[in-house]
Amino acid sequence: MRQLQVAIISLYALENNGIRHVASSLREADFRVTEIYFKDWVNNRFPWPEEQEVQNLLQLLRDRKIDVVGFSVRASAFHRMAKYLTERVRASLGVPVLWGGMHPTFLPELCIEIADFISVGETDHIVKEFFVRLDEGRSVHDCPSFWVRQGDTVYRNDIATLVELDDIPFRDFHTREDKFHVEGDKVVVGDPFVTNPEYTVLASRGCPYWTCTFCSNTLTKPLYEGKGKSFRVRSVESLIQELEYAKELCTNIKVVRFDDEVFPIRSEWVDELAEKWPSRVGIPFEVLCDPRMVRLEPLQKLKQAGLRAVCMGIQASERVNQEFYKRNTTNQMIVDAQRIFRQVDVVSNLQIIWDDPYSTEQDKEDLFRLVMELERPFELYLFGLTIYPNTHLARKLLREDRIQPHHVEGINTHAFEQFRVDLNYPRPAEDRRWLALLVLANKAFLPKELIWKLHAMERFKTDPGPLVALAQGVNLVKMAGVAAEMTARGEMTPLLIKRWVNPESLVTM
Ligand code: B12
Repeated sequence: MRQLQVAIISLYALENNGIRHVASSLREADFRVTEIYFKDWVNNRFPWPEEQEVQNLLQLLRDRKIDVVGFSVRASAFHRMAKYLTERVRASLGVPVLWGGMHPTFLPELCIEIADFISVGETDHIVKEFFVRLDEGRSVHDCPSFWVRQGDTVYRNDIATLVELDDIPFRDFHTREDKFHVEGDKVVVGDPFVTNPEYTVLASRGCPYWTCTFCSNTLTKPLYEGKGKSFRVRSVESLIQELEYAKELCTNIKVVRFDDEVFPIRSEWVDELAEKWPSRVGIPFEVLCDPRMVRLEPLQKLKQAGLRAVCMGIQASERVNQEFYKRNTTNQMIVDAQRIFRQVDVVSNLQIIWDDPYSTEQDKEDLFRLVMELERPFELYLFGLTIYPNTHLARKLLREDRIQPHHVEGINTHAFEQFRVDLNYPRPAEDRRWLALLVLANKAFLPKELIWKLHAMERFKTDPGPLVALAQGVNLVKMAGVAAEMTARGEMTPLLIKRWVNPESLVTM
């Protein structure tokens, strides 16, 4: 066992893949790693930590005699909180602090002003090199993928070559004693996610489309240029073996959710998965897909293997998708994809991004008409546009003076407040009307004629209040239905209720 005592901390995410991958790699290199899950998220509200929680975190680090503290800063909205916790750790323990995750990848210059070290991009293998050097008292100044600050000097290193996904160790779900969940007045030992009914997994990293201007891939694709393929797919065998391993340890899995940007759909890959999944895993699963990839045959095969639901972004009107989001999708592709989902009989969760500065009233009308054209039933999830730093969209909006720097995540915390649209959030009357109409549009128990009548009523354009109240009521009925279905499937847990039932900001479904 190596001497250096390492702690890595997940902020408000019990499932955090990044932490678990880093911990697995370091354990492979003989490090004793303390994995800390610091609080969990509540939808549209990431409450600032209580002093008791900070004290418990610091005490835990002291008790474990930690030499280096790593924070996983996934989302830029955590910037201020990560800075605060870094300062508290330094003041209390006097140890160096390392930040890893997508936020330092997006904004390395800003983050290295605060942390002693940052990692940029994926670190699965190179993280071992970094900690081995620290453990052996060697210099880390030139360690690939890491930036090091010493006094006023910053050592910036190029990123390491990307590794094949099959060569990355599985996330560790077997260690119990070195994992802690800090929340409220409690510090609970053990992995907080092994009892979760939903098991999340990635079959790939990166995105084959990658041009959507709002997405992190517009940044990571050029970052990884010359370092290997940024879009990589795991072998089916590696995936199945991970699920076999996970099933032994996470004994309550009722559904597997693939979190890939888009689920791999190459035909031999799908054939192999469809053949192996039922007998070796046999758990229903859900995937994310893109309108450009939806085809009948692979979906039929996946359905036979256990595909239960698909998630697909509509995002905006055809014009906004093509001109501003650089998504080469058409309305026809979306209509066709939904028809295929109905034909295959999978639940379709369609997603829309609201609050963009480009959509005109005509775009909103077009989007509403598209949604009304879709074959029912389908679920509709409304998200508020969050502007992530350094994405193509952020740079364009700043250039065009449509936003100010404080509107960009990092200074802003939009992802904490309106990640999912809440109908009561203050928005212009016309937007409240559109959002209410969209919420009504996918409720299969409401006849479309009724929705068209509500759409035609002029008075809601200036006073959408009654329409919003109707949509809220209908939304609550829907929520109760979803909750009942999930309870019947054994998927409703106190954790899920805490995350999603937030009376201060009810999400739309
Ligand atoms: C899947 C996913 C989720 C899942 C997570 C599932 C899980 N089991 O972890 C869920 C749905 C829970 C989720 C939630 C959120 N997400 Co998310 N998510 C992703 C996605 C698509 C993949 C993340 C992933 O698992 N990657 C694979 C792992 C292995 O990579 P990784 O986490 O980056 O970790 C590697 C390195 O970063 C590094 N690393 C990470 N941590 C550390 C720590 C140390 C010490 C070191 C050395 C290295 C290191 O090493 C790891 C191994 O290579 C990314 C997009 C992307 N390309 O990253 C968005 C992404 C990270 N999410 C994003 C956001 C905004 C969020 C939310 C805030 C949304 C919300 N309001 O709910 C929350 C935040 C939750 C939280 N508290 O962190 C944004 C962040 C953008 C930004 N700059 O803010 C991204 C980039 C998507 C985007 N829109 O572009 N997310």
